[in-house]
Amino acid sequence: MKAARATQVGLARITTGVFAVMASSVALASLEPQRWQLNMTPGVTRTAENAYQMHMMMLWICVVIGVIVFGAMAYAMVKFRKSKGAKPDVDFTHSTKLEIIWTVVPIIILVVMAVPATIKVIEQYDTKGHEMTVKVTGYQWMWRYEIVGEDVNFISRLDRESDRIRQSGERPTAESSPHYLREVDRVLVLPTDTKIRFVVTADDVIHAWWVPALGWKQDAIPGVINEAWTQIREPGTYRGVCAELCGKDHGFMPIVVKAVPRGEYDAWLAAQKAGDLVEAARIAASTPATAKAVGEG
Ligand SMILES: [Cu+2]
Repeated sequence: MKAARATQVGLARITTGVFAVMASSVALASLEPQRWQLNMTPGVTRTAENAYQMHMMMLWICVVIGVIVFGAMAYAMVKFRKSKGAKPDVDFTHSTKLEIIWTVVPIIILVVMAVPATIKVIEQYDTKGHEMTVKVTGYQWMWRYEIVGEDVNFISRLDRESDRIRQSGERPTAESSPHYLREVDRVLVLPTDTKIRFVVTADDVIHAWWVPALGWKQDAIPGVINEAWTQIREPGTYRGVCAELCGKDHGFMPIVVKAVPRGEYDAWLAAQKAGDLVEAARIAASTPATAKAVGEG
């Protein structure tokens, strides 16, 4: 009795813990990675939402298949065990009917998954109707951003404070330096609700431009121009990193995208063009009026 109760209490604790983790990952659907975050970020763009939906669909299909397969296996092992007097059917060789079923059913499942996945991938690469273009160039170890046709072109690299800490041997904590190695000196400011085309390349070795909240990652390859697009829904600060091992300082070339409403973007663009870096930095650092508390960890 006692042992049974202890098991019950233990199970209850585990269940509570699992639900707590699930609840926290739902409640903290912010875009910075969370401790114990088990799921991918839903993101702030259509591409991110598509990826998230496909991921959830595939996950649940796998869960159902797993439950059926392992359930049948466990049932057979328990129900037909030797100690219960089960005897193997020595004459049985195969069942054509069963073999057809377990070939056709997976094919149907794969087609059911492939159709929406293909539609979403095609959409992800369709840059038609874009309203502006940003050229991204990867270097060892920084990024260059060019707002094409606007005469705005600048280098964005690891912020001085992160660089100082990393070279000083200090041990930063989440409290003392919340954005250690994830902050840049010059932020890429982009307008929300605008279809933005990206052309991504590199000037030395292969890098990859990746901001999880936007829902895609694009290789930056010397001599090759890759395309991508985004349309950010929520104003906020979205952080990313170089996602292709590109040399000794690969870990020190973060990406920061600040999405702001059109008016603020226009002001930033004007300040950039006028060479007023103080004003541009002020806009990049300000909290957009409509910003939600997302993207900040
Ligand atoms: Cu890189």
